[in-house]
Amino acid sequence: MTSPIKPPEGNWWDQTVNRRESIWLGLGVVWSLVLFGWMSIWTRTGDQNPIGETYQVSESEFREKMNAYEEAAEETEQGLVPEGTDVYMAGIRFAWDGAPVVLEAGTQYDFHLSSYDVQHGFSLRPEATLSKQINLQVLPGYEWVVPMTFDEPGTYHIICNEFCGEGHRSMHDTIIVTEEN
Ligand SMILES: [Cu+2]
Repeated sequence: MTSPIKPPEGNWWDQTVNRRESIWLGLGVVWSLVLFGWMSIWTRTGDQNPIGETYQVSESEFREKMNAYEEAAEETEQGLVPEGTDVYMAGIRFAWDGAPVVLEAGTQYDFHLSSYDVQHGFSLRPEATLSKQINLQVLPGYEWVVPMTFDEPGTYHIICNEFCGEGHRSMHDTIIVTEEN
């Protein structure tokens, strides 16, 4: 069987590379090295880096903390109103324990994030602009304390953005942010 693709004529494999092509290849290599170096600078100084502290915690320990938090919080129709500025939230296939929660704009809260089973993605998006989002990862065995302040009142959607099983698509809840008092 003959190939429908015709080979180019002459000894195409043994020709010198055009000078311009060499220059572009060189620029490409230099640029990739710059970006590679920049990555290291960025992880040290970038504003987009995750903040807060992470602690090791067992599932049962976190459940205990969650129970104490939920008991102290006030239950309303819209959701839990935390007693102080600590907010506990845990992913479990396929729901968010601790949500929905009612918070106040302009107050800095400490979010304690964890998971009871597998790795989940904690994606937070304001309803008015769903494309605006922050994405965090929650891991079983770890409690990540992330300071968070909501500038604007409104509904914020919590969506799992890490595929965690069959019911992953339904892993959704809300944070209601009310006007500053
Ligand atoms: Cu998921």
